[in-house]
Amino acid sequence: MSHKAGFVNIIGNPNVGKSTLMNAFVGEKLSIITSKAQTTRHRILGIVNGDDFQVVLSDTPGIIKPAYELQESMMDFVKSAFEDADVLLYMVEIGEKKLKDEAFFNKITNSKIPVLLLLNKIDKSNQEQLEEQVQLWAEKVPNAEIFPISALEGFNVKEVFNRIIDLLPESPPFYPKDQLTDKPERFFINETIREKILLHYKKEIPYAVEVETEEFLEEENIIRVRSVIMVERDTQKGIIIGHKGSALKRVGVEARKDLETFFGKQIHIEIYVKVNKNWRSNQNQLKRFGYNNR
Ligand SMILES: Nc1nc2c(ncn2[C@@H]2O[C@H](COP(=O)(O)OP(=O)(O)OP(=O)(O)O)[C@@H](O)[C@H]2O)c(=O)[nH]1
Ligand SMILES: [Mg+2]
Repeated sequence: MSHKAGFVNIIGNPNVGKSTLMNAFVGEKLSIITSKAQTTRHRILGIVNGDDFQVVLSDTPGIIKPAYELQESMMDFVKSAFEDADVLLYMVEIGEKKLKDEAFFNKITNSKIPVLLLLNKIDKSNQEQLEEQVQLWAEKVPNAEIFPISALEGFNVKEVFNRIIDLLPESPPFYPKDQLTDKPERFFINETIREKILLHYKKEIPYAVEVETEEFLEEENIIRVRSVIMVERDTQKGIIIGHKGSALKRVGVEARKDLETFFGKQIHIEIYVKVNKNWRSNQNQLKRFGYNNR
């Protein structure tokens, strides 16, 4: 029996729905999703396995003009996603006009590999707007096949997946067939906590936060976790903790609920907050948090 496998990498502007789509394909919440830009900071693999195929999806950070070291390294993840792709999924959302980085855009329009342009969030548009947008993108990216989709509502997601399978090369699988992702358990704990911070704190707070899980102890009926939320300044520490610890408590309660669903086990979670001055611009710190792979 022939077998197909390959790398299918999702790229596009921040907040267009890349992570929503990857989770829809995989059927698990591997990537966190919020309405804020720059929710995803890493390249995260989501593997979909069938008897005769393995689709290795990559969710990537939204494309931005980097302003500090962390963002530079986020854009390195995007670059790496161009290098090993067998199929590129370029996602745009209804109403969007251009990619925030011209060099990346040129890479897409000059791509030698197949590009599927996914026009997302069509649940928010009408027929007239949809036709106008399809026309616009057909002119801008003539080498792409265009699929209007709704990642949130699942519209056309199956059709895109079938097209991906068509385009994949014949190859043995790259990962064991029971593997879902390349990231360790601790990563999902960090990300779930960060999602709650993106949801509940304003302005610069979520962007100044990094989460590190120092302890992950799996017992028969329970997983015991200790994580630290790192911020850049003392004032931010106070805001994260909140009045009598109420804000931090909410983060812990909500993260625990999600993680119990994700791991299918009871979770005991202890979270504390620490100041780590300017970690976003510090090469060594970034390396420690899994960013700087240069
Ligand atoms: N209406 C609608 N909203 C969507 C759709 N897909 C995603 N969203 C919403 O768009 C927002 C961003 O979704 P994400 O999946 O986090 O977007 P992303 O491209 O991964 O964002 P970054 O990681 O920040 O680059 C969330 O509020 C989603 O619920 C869709 O098809 N329709
Ligand atoms: Mg994302």
